[in-house]
Amino acid sequence: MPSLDDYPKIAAGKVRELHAVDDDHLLLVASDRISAYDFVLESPIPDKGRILTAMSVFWFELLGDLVPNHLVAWDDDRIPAEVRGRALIVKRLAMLPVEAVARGYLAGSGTVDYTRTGKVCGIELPDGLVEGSRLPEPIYTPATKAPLGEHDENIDFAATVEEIGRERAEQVRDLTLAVYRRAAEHARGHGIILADTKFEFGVRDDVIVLGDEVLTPDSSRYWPEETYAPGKAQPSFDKQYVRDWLTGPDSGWDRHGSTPPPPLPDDVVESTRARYVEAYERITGRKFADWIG
Ligand code: Q0Z
Repeated sequence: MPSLDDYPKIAAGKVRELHAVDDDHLLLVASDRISAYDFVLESPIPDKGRILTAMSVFWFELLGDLVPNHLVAWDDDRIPAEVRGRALIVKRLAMLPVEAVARGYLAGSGTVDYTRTGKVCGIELPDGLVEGSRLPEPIYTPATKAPLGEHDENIDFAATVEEIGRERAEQVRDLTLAVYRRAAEHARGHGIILADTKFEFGVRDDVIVLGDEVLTPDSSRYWPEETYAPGKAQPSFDKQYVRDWLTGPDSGWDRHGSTPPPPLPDDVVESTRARYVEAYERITGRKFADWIG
Protein backbone atom coordinates (compact mmCIF):
# COMPACT_ATOMS: atom_id res chain seq x y z
CA MET A 1 0.00 0.00 0.00
CA PRO A 2 1.46 3.37 -1.02
CA SER A 3 1.70 6.40 1.25
CA LEU A 4 0.47 9.83 0.14
CA ASP A 5 4.12 10.92 0.42
CA ASP A 6 4.87 8.61 -2.54
CA TYR A 7 2.84 10.92 -4.78
CA PRO A 8 4.26 14.41 -5.43
CA LYS A 9 1.79 17.22 -4.74
CA ILE A 10 1.25 19.15 -7.96
CA ALA A 11 -1.48 21.55 -6.87
CA ALA A 12 -3.33 22.62 -3.76
CA GLY A 13 -6.63 24.46 -3.61
CA LYS A 14 -8.37 25.85 -0.55
CA VAL A 15 -9.73 22.49 0.54
CA ARG A 16 -8.34 19.94 -1.94
CA GLU A 17 -5.02 18.64 -3.22
CA LEU A 18 -3.84 17.05 -6.41
CA HIS A 19 -0.99 14.51 -6.48
CA ALA A 20 0.78 12.82 -9.38
CA VAL A 21 0.40 9.02 -9.43
CA ASP A 22 2.12 8.33 -12.76
CA ASP A 23 2.39 9.93 -16.19
CA ASP A 24 -1.27 9.28 -16.96
CA HIS A 25 -2.96 9.43 -13.54
CA LEU A 26 -3.54 11.89 -10.72
CA LEU A 27 -4.91 11.53 -7.19
CA LEU A 28 -7.59 14.10 -6.38
CA VAL A 29 -7.85 14.37 -2.59
CA ALA A 30 -10.69 16.12 -0.77
CA SER A 31 -10.13 17.28 2.82
CA ASP A 32 -12.65 17.90 5.60
CA ARG A 33 -11.86 21.61 5.49
CA ILE A 34 -14.68 24.07 4.83
CA SER A 35 -14.54 27.62 3.56
CA ALA A 36 -16.92 30.45 4.40
CA TYR A 37 -16.75 34.13 3.53
CA ASP A 38 -13.50 33.48 1.64
CA PHE A 39 -11.77 32.00 4.68
CA VAL A 40 -10.83 28.39 5.25
CA LEU A 41 -12.10 27.71 8.75
CA GLU A 42 -9.91 26.09 11.36
CA SER A 43 -12.70 23.66 12.29
CA PRO A 44 -12.94 20.71 9.91
CA ILE A 45 -16.32 19.10 9.17
CA PRO A 46 -15.88 15.37 9.86
CA ASP A 47 -16.44 13.26 6.72
CA LYS A 48 -16.90 16.24 4.41
CA GLY A 49 -14.12 15.00 2.12
CA ARG A 50 -15.63 11.52 1.91
CA ILE A 51 -19.15 12.85 1.35
CA LEU A 52 -18.15 15.18 -1.47
CA THR A 53 -16.04 12.45 -3.07
CA ALA A 54 -18.94 9.99 -2.91
CA MET A 55 -21.22 12.63 -4.41
CA SER A 56 -18.83 13.26 -7.32
CA VAL A 57 -18.71 9.52 -8.02
CA PHE A 58 -22.52 9.35 -8.06
CA TRP A 59 -22.77 12.21 -10.55
CA PHE A 60 -20.01 10.82 -12.79
CA GLU A 61 -21.98 7.59 -12.97
CA LEU A 62 -25.32 9.33 -13.66
CA LEU A 63 -23.84 11.59 -16.33
CA GLY A 64 -21.43 9.17 -18.00
CA ASP A 65 -23.62 8.75 -21.07
CA LEU A 66 -23.62 12.52 -21.75
CA VAL A 67 -19.89 13.15 -21.49
CA PRO A 68 -16.76 11.08 -20.81
CA ASN A 69 -15.14 11.86 -17.47
CA HIS A 70 -11.74 11.49 -15.83
CA LEU A 71 -12.76 9.05 -13.07
CA VAL A 72 -10.68 5.85 -13.04
CA ALA A 73 -11.06 4.43 -9.52
CA TRP A 74 -12.19 5.27 -5.99
CA ASP A 75 -11.34 1.98 -4.29
CA ASP A 76 -8.03 0.82 -5.59
CA ASP A 77 -4.71 -0.32 -4.15
CA ARG A 78 -3.07 2.80 -5.56
CA ILE A 79 -5.08 4.95 -3.10
CA PRO A 80 -3.23 5.43 0.19
CA ALA A 81 -5.12 4.19 3.26
CA GLU A 82 -4.93 7.63 4.88
CA VAL A 83 -7.15 9.14 2.12
CA ARG A 84 -9.36 6.13 1.33
CA GLY A 85 -12.90 7.25 0.56
CA ARG A 86 -11.91 10.87 -0.02
CA ALA A 87 -9.62 10.45 -3.00
CA LEU A 88 -10.10 9.56 -6.64
CA ILE A 89 -7.66 8.23 -9.18
CA VAL A 90 -8.30 10.23 -12.33
CA LYS A 91 -6.90 10.42 -15.83
CA ARG A 92 -4.48 13.23 -16.36
CA LEU A 93 -5.99 15.72 -18.79
CA ALA A 94 -4.87 18.88 -20.52
CA MET A 95 -7.23 21.23 -18.68
CA LEU A 96 -8.99 23.96 -20.64
CA PRO A 97 -8.48 27.48 -19.25
CA VAL A 98 -12.22 28.16 -18.84
CA GLU A 99 -14.52 27.70 -15.86
CA ALA A 100 -17.67 26.24 -17.41
CA VAL A 101 -20.61 27.55 -15.38
CA ALA A 102 -24.29 26.85 -15.93
CA ARG A 103 -26.98 28.80 -14.12
CA GLY A 104 -30.67 28.04 -13.84
CA TYR A 105 -31.25 30.69 -11.16
CA LEU A 106 -29.92 34.17 -10.50
CA ALA A 107 -27.45 34.36 -7.60
CA GLY A 108 -24.15 35.80 -6.50
CA SER A 109 -22.06 37.40 -9.27
CA GLY A 110 -24.93 36.72 -11.67
CA THR A 111 -27.19 39.04 -9.70
CA VAL A 112 -24.44 41.66 -9.40
CA ASP A 113 -23.82 41.69 -13.17
CA TYR A 114 -27.54 41.59 -14.01
CA THR A 115 -28.37 44.47 -11.69
CA ARG A 116 -25.62 46.61 -13.24
CA THR A 117 -26.12 45.72 -16.92
CA GLY A 118 -29.24 43.60 -17.43
CA LYS A 119 -26.88 40.89 -18.68
CA VAL A 120 -24.78 38.01 -17.37
CA CYS A 121 -21.76 37.09 -19.49
CA GLY A 122 -23.24 38.98 -22.42
CA ILE A 123 -26.61 37.23 -22.19
CA GLU A 124 -29.54 39.63 -22.03
CA LEU A 125 -32.06 38.65 -19.37
CA PRO A 126 -35.67 39.85 -18.92
CA ASP A 127 -36.43 42.80 -16.65
CA GLY A 128 -37.65 42.28 -13.11
CA LEU A 129 -35.45 39.40 -11.98
CA VAL A 130 -34.24 39.37 -8.39
CA GLU A 131 -31.72 37.40 -6.34
CA GLY A 132 -32.91 33.80 -6.46
CA SER A 133 -35.15 34.13 -9.54
CA ARG A 134 -35.47 31.10 -11.74
CA LEU A 135 -34.19 31.98 -15.23
CA PRO A 136 -36.41 31.50 -18.31
CA GLU A 137 -33.93 28.81 -19.36
CA PRO A 138 -30.50 27.73 -18.10
CA ILE A 139 -27.63 29.88 -19.36
CA TYR A 140 -23.92 29.26 -19.92
CA THR A 141 -21.88 31.83 -18.00
CA PRO A 142 -18.17 31.06 -18.40
CA ALA A 143 -15.49 32.56 -16.18
CA THR A 144 -11.76 32.90 -16.12
CA LYS A 145 -9.76 30.65 -13.82
CA ALA A 146 -8.42 33.03 -11.21
CA PRO A 147 -5.23 32.27 -9.25
CA LEU A 148 -5.72 30.90 -5.71
CA GLY A 149 -7.16 33.55 -3.43
CA GLU A 150 -8.64 35.59 -6.26
CA HIS A 151 -12.15 35.42 -7.63
CA ASP A 152 -13.09 34.07 -11.04
CA GLU A 153 -14.22 36.77 -13.43
CA ASN A 154 -17.28 36.31 -15.62
CA ILE A 155 -16.51 36.50 -19.34
CA ASP A 156 -18.65 36.28 -22.45
CA PHE A 157 -18.78 33.36 -24.86
CA ALA A 158 -16.65 35.27 -27.41
CA ALA A 159 -13.80 35.46 -24.87
CA THR A 160 -13.86 31.66 -24.54
CA VAL A 161 -13.66 31.35 -28.33
CA GLU A 162 -10.51 33.50 -28.19
CA GLU A 163 -9.05 31.22 -25.50
CA ILE A 164 -9.82 27.74 -26.84
CA GLY A 165 -11.19 28.16 -30.38
CA ARG A 166 -14.75 28.11 -31.68
CA GLU A 167 -15.25 24.38 -31.96
CA ARG A 168 -14.14 23.58 -28.42
CA ALA A 169 -15.89 26.63 -26.98
CA GLU A 170 -19.17 25.47 -28.52
CA GLN A 171 -18.64 21.90 -27.33
CA VAL A 172 -17.88 23.01 -23.78
CA ARG A 173 -20.94 25.27 -23.72
CA ASP A 174 -23.26 22.59 -25.09
CA LEU A 175 -21.92 19.91 -22.72
CA THR A 176 -22.16 22.25 -19.74
CA LEU A 177 -25.81 23.00 -20.41
CA ALA A 178 -26.72 19.38 -21.16
CA VAL A 179 -25.07 18.12 -17.97
CA TYR A 180 -26.58 20.92 -15.87
CA ARG A 181 -30.08 20.22 -17.20
CA ARG A 182 -29.82 16.52 -16.41
CA ALA A 183 -28.39 17.13 -12.94
CA ALA A 184 -30.81 19.91 -12.01
CA GLU A 185 -33.77 17.77 -13.06
CA HIS A 186 -32.45 14.89 -10.94
CA ALA A 187 -31.82 17.10 -7.91
CA ARG A 188 -35.24 18.78 -8.21
CA GLY A 189 -36.87 15.36 -8.08
CA HIS A 190 -35.11 14.85 -4.75
CA GLY A 191 -36.10 18.16 -3.16
CA ILE A 192 -32.95 20.11 -3.94
CA ILE A 193 -32.58 23.09 -6.26
CA LEU A 194 -29.30 23.06 -8.14
CA ALA A 195 -29.09 26.81 -8.75
CA ASP A 196 -25.80 26.77 -10.62
CA THR A 197 -22.64 24.75 -11.01
CA LYS A 198 -19.10 25.04 -12.26
CA PHE A 199 -17.38 22.36 -14.34
CA GLU A 200 -13.80 22.00 -15.45
CA PHE A 201 -13.18 20.22 -18.71
CA GLY A 202 -9.95 18.87 -20.13
CA VAL A 203 -8.81 17.19 -23.30
CA ARG A 204 -7.36 13.73 -23.74
CA ASP A 205 -6.71 12.13 -27.15
CA ASP A 206 -8.51 15.10 -28.69
CA VAL A 207 -11.72 14.32 -26.80
CA ILE A 208 -13.30 16.74 -24.31
CA VAL A 209 -13.50 15.08 -20.89
CA LEU A 210 -15.29 16.22 -17.71
CA GLY A 211 -12.73 16.62 -14.92
CA ASP A 212 -12.33 17.83 -11.36
CA GLU A 213 -15.10 17.41 -8.77
CA VAL A 214 -18.59 17.51 -10.19
CA LEU A 215 -21.80 18.89 -8.77
CA THR A 216 -20.66 18.95 -5.18
CA PRO A 217 -21.89 21.68 -2.84
CA ASP A 218 -18.38 23.19 -3.12
CA SER A 219 -18.71 23.61 -6.89
CA SER A 220 -22.44 24.35 -6.98
CA ARG A 221 -25.20 26.17 -5.17
CA TYR A 222 -27.54 23.65 -3.53
CA TRP A 223 -30.74 25.16 -2.14
CA PRO A 224 -33.42 23.32 -0.15
CA GLU A 225 -36.67 23.35 -2.09
CA GLU A 226 -38.69 23.79 1.14
CA THR A 227 -37.47 27.34 1.81
CA TYR A 228 -37.06 28.57 -1.78
CA ALA A 229 -38.38 32.12 -2.10
CA PRO A 230 -36.87 34.55 -4.64
CA GLY A 231 -36.15 38.13 -3.61
CA LYS A 232 -33.50 37.36 -1.02
CA ALA A 233 -30.33 35.34 -0.69
CA GLN A 234 -31.34 31.68 -0.50
CA PRO A 235 -30.14 29.61 2.42
CA SER A 236 -27.31 27.29 1.43
CA PHE A 237 -28.18 23.61 1.82
CA ASP A 238 -24.84 22.80 3.42
CA LYS A 239 -23.24 25.95 4.85
CA GLN A 240 -26.15 27.90 6.30
CA TYR A 241 -25.53 26.93 9.93
CA VAL A 242 -21.90 28.01 9.54
CA ARG A 243 -22.79 31.35 7.94
CA ASP A 244 -25.54 32.09 10.46
CA TRP A 245 -23.29 31.36 13.41
CA LEU A 246 -20.30 33.29 12.03
CA THR A 247 -22.40 36.39 11.29
CA GLY A 248 -24.61 36.07 14.37
CA PRO A 249 -24.11 37.60 17.80
CA ASP A 250 -22.40 34.62 19.43
CA SER A 251 -19.28 34.39 17.26
CA GLY A 252 -17.90 37.84 18.06
CA TRP A 253 -16.56 37.95 14.51
CA ASP A 254 -16.77 40.79 11.98
CA ARG A 255 -16.82 39.39 8.46
CA HIS A 256 -15.80 42.80 7.11
CA GLY A 257 -12.89 43.12 9.53
CA SER A 258 -9.39 41.76 9.12
CA THR A 259 -9.32 38.87 11.60
CA PRO A 260 -9.92 35.26 10.59
CA PRO A 261 -13.10 33.58 11.78
CA PRO A 262 -13.12 31.80 15.17
CA PRO A 263 -13.48 28.01 15.54
CA LEU A 264 -17.02 26.69 15.20
CA PRO A 265 -18.95 25.35 18.20
CA ASP A 266 -19.39 21.57 18.21
CA ASP A 267 -23.13 21.79 17.56
CA VAL A 268 -22.58 23.89 14.42
CA VAL A 269 -19.98 21.38 13.20
CA GLU A 270 -22.35 18.47 13.89
CA SER A 271 -25.39 20.12 12.23
CA THR A 272 -23.29 21.00 9.20
CA ARG A 273 -21.99 17.44 8.89
CA ALA A 274 -25.60 16.24 9.05
CA ARG A 275 -26.54 18.59 6.20
CA TYR A 276 -23.77 17.19 3.98
CA VAL A 277 -24.94 13.66 4.74
CA GLU A 278 -28.54 14.67 4.04
CA ALA A 279 -27.61 16.23 0.70
CA TYR A 280 -25.72 13.06 -0.27
CA GLU A 281 -28.51 10.71 0.77
CA ARG A 282 -31.31 12.79 -0.80
CA ILE A 283 -29.51 13.18 -4.11
CA THR A 284 -28.11 9.68 -4.45
CA GLY A 285 -30.76 7.62 -2.66
CA ARG A 286 -27.77 5.82 -1.10
CA LYS A 287 -26.84 5.64 2.59
CA PHE A 288 -23.60 7.43 3.40
CA ALA A 289 -22.82 4.63 5.87
CA ASP A 290 -22.39 2.36 2.82
CA TRP A 291 -19.64 4.52 1.32
CA ILE A 292 -16.11 3.21 1.62
CA GLY A 293 -13.53 4.39 4.12
C1 Q0Z B 1 -7.57 19.89 -11.64
C2 Q0Z B 1 -7.61 21.35 -8.71
C3 Q0Z B 1 -6.20 21.51 -6.79
C4 Q0Z B 1 -7.87 19.90 -6.81
C5 Q0Z B 1 -5.67 20.58 -12.39
N1 Q0Z B 1 -7.75 15.14 -14.43
C6 Q0Z B 1 -6.96 16.24 -14.35
N2 Q0Z B 1 -5.90 16.37 -15.14
C7 Q0Z B 1 -5.11 17.44 -15.07
N3 Q0Z B 1 -5.32 18.43 -14.22
C8 Q0Z B 1 -6.38 18.41 -13.38
C9 Q0Z B 1 -7.24 17.28 -13.42
CL1 Q0Z B 1 -8.60 17.14 -12.41
C10 Q0Z B 1 -6.55 19.55 -12.50
N4 Q0Z B 1 -7.28 21.06 -11.06
C11 Q0Z B 1 -8.04 21.78 -10.08
C12 Q0Z B 1 -6.56 21.94 -8.06
C13 Q0Z B 1 -6.85 20.51 -6.16
C14 Q0Z B 1 -8.27 20.33 -8.07
F1 Q0Z B 1 -5.17 22.07 -6.19
N5 Q0Z B 1 -6.12 21.49 -11.50
